[in-house]
Amino acid sequence: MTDPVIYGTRVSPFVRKVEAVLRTQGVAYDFENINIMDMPDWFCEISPARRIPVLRDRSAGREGVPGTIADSSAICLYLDRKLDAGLYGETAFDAGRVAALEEFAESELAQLDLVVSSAYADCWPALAEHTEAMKAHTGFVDNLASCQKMLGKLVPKKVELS
Ligand SMILES: N[C@@H](CCC(=O)N[C@@H](CS)C(=O)NCC(=O)O)C(=O)O
Repeated sequence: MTDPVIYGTRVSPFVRKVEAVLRTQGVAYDFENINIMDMPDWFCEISPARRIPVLRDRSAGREGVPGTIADSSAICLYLDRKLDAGLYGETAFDAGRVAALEEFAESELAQLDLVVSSAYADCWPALAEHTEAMKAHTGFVDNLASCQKMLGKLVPKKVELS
């Protein structure tokens, strides 16, 4: 794979998931920042849902839609197949369980990011800005409330960031 490109911002847990896959597989990649508050037209063209991340595999296409995949789960599946990484286990059952965990992490645990970023708003302005932006999303308050309830049981009160 010619060095892939991730389009996104590093405060996004979905972007970091893709970075984690590339890093653990030892694949070098380029990173291009996208301002999610003002997405450029060329980015909207490759991200129909107007979300980050999008991956470009330059060996499949260097411009426009060809060579791009949107959505972190789709990207991770693609990377798994392309790199033969074995991320989804060996059996069909393993793959189903991994997909279920991934979905749970995205729909519920990703909100941890927002809980943590609210708590650290003073010392990390970029995260505070991100949190404010995400608050505009439909369902944010309901999701956050259910996550806080669950997280209250699962994680210690104070989360240390290093
Ligand atoms: N299901 C998507 C979710 C991605 C997502 O929600 N990204 C957020 C940033 S964390 C985003 O692009 N928000 C911009 C917007 O919705 O306008 C994935 O896994 O890639």
